[in-house]
Amino acid sequence: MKKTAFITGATSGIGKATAEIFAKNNIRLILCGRRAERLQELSTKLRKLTQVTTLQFDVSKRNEVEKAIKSLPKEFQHIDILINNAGNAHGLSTFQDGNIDDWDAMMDINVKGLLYVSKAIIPQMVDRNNGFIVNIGSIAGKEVYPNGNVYCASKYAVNALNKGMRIDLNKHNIRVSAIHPGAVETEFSEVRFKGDIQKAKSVYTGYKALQAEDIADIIYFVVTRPYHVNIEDLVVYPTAQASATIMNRNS
Ligand code: NDP
Ligand code: 8X3
Repeated sequence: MKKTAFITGATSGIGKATAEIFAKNNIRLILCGRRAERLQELSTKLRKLTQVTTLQFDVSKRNEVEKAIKSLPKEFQHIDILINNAGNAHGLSTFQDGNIDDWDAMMDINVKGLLYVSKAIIPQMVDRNNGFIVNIGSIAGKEVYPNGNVYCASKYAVNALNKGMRIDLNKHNIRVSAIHPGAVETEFSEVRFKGDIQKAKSVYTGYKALQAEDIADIIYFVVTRPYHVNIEDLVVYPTAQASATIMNRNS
């Protein structure tokens, strides 16, 4: 039977690439993000392959999340797969120099946003005793690196929430998986460095970073295992990267 996937952060990077591979494989799509024009553009493209609807909302605004999900057209209300992907790093500085607005943004989007969306969708999965949730964490949720402080904390929280969901949803046959990527070349660093394109580019120079499609392939693999198979946790690096801080830039 055709499945429906709800993807947060579908306007760019990993979320967008996931939408593309899901569409090619005939999964019905609910594409979410704040940038309406990009949602429209992607939905026009993917409608040639599958049914698509879009929801424009900010995951960190609880009322917007609830209102948007309640507004789904009937044929998109049964959600089989939730991809909790929306998120970003805001800034990269020592704890003592950290910007509190950046801290708020990371905790509000990466942690509370994931909670709001999950709370709005999981009850229907519990009622049906079926569903799949993929949480996009990060190696920043496995290892704290210099200046990563609050972003790392937000991704450690995603790691903990993934484990918590697995425990609490286990008796409802809901599969829960986390994917923790290393460096993926997306708009991530542009956001982290507040539009400083040169600085953002420098994050990915001297080696071949992961591409959004690499992670999307893995997400598709995870959600298409036979029903009795559930991958809990995957850490994925570019070959040039050995840990959060060790990168072979001459590769
Ligand atoms: P991008 O910046 O390319 O994409 C981020 C996506 O999140 C966009 O679609 C953006 O949509 C959405 N988003 C951000 N803030 C909000 C918000 N407040 N409300 C709704 N949507 C929001 O980055 P990536 O694709 O790389 O990031 C996707 C996920 O992968 C994130 O959780 C990130 O932490 C994680 N990750 C990324 C890595 C990397 O190296 N790139 C490595 C490890 C993990 P819009 O602006 O339209 O709202
Ligand atoms: C994104 C990867 O190393 O910039 O989560 O934190 S990193």
